[in-house]
Amino acid sequence: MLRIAVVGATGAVGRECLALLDGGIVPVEQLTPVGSARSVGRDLAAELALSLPMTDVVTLDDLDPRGLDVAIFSAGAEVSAREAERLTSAGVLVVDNSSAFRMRPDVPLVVPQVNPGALDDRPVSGLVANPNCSTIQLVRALHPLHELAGLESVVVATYQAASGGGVRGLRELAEGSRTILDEPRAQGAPGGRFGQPLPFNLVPEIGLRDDTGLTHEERKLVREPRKILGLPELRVSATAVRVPVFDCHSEAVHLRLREPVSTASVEEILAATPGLRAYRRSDNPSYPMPRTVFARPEDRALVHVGRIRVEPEDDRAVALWVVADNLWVGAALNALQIVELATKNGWLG
Ligand code: A2P
Ligand code: 11C
Repeated sequence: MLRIAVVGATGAVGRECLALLDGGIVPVEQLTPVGSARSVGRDLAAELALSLPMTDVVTLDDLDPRGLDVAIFSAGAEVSAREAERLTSAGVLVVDNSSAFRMRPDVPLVVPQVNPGALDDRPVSGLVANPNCSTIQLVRALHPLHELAGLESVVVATYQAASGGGVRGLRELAEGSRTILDEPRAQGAPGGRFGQPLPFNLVPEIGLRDDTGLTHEERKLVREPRKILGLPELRVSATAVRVPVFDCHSEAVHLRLREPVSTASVEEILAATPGLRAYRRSDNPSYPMPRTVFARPEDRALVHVGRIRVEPEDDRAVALWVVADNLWVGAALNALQIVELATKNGWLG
């Protein structure tokens, strides 16, 4: 039985953590939801109809690390960078959903279905990093193909949902969409959670751009798969785009393998991979879409791969369409599967 704090419990990812914990993914002795000062005293058990043993919302200042086994941080990189190590130095394992620690050599970056060995021992840093949402679904589709025929390079274009921008991002998409339905030619003004108006639009810039022209989101897509897959030389070219979809990130992935493959062999290995659903042309639906994936809890927990094809003129080139719930597979579920694996490995709780 674990004593768990969820930091950012009122946010888009935090709430999903609470729902998954309520569903029993790991046994909870006591849950402490943590938010900013404006949420203190909120009764999330009542608001979200949860039956977990839990307190009302507290701030980080009022969180006593001595009563905790694990803290899941989903309150953004600034909060993690400032507060996480206060907890780890008191012996708490921190599973961090932000980008604050991912590339640190003493912090394992873990997708349990891909690199579970990274959690064989408790990290001395007391930190485990949860990868970026768009990275997780990408590496879960790439990993079986790397095992099949060796991965050489990847080109990915993402279609990322508003929920990646948290509660505020979801609200801005809903409110802005209503405005435009009333006045279809309204332009909206730059700014807000996505930098540009998102409703009925496409925004090819997620996070700040660096000197090379890559955005922060694209840098994560380049660097994180290398660390998770243990392929430091892997070439990844990424374009990350925010789309006016509420939930589930989609990715058009083009990859090159070291050995030739057939469409049948790619379909077969993807279909045999736990946690992954492969769609064939004869299936109905014959490809995943954000709204169909989000519709059922069992689908929200899987990575969906469709439009599977080997290029007719290059039998080492494979194309895929990958859809997953960024709040579950890309964040809350992966974080809790890390906790589950650490518990199974005997060094937590
Ligand atoms: P709060 O709602 O109390 O401000 P999202 O990812 O949906 O944008 O949510 C961000 C989450 O991070 C919210 O739960 C928010 O809590 C939380 N948060 C923001 N700042 C802090 C802070 N200083 N301490 C703890 N939680 C914070
Ligand atoms: C988005 N991927 O969709 C981001 C959200 O590094 O964990 C998660 C940011 C991160 O905007």
